[in-house]
Amino acid sequence: MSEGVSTVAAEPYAFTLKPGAVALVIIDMQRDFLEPGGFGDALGNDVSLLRAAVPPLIDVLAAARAAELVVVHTREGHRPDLSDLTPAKHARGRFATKIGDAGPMGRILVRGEPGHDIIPELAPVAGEPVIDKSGKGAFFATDLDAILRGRGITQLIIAGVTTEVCVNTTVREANDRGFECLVLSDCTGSYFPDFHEAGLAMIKAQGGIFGWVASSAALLPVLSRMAGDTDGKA
Ligand code: TIU
Repeated sequence: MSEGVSTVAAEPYAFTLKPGAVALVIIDMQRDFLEPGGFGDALGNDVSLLRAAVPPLIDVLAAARAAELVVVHTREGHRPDLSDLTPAKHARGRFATKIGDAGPMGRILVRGEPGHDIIPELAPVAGEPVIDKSGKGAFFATDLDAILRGRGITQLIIAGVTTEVCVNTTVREANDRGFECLVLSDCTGSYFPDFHEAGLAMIKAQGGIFGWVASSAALLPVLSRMAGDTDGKA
């Protein structure tokens, strides 16, 4: 691929994808966060606010698969016996419905329950690693770092929910581990629109202190050129 064709218009400045070294990491696009009756709802949130990220992310996922990027999905959740749930996380918020309690999509934020599943529109396919995590950051107590390094990945395109919680925590963890992160502004979302904006601003400020921010519209043509190269058609 010639120089320049893999460059994405981004903030604070352009981000050049390195073919073969890029992974798409989709954070926690689970029914528990996006549908009524799940964990996000139990925390008192309007879960419909996250839906806007789904259509653009469907397109990015398809384009990433066509370009043969490594695609990684994460899920936040806990073992059925809750042995990996810290007392601090369990108690936080003093809500009536807590992690592990029964809800309309099964037990809240518990692995194997319907609510823990990734929404069907973004379901993983064979060969795409799914990282189960008990914390907000995708590197905490997981094998994500080993999986990425084993595939020669140095750059992460990050999407998912929520912008200021699991997305930001994961970007900060990734940045400290030496990964370059490009966060997709329209493929992330928050229950708090102003936190979404602030979460993105914090990433790209100070010369990209944690990473870059771009729209899916800026990324998609680049992925499609990469797919063309993969097919030998470019
Ligand atoms: N509550 C909230 O905004 N988020 C989470 O609890 N987890 C994720 O962000 N995935």
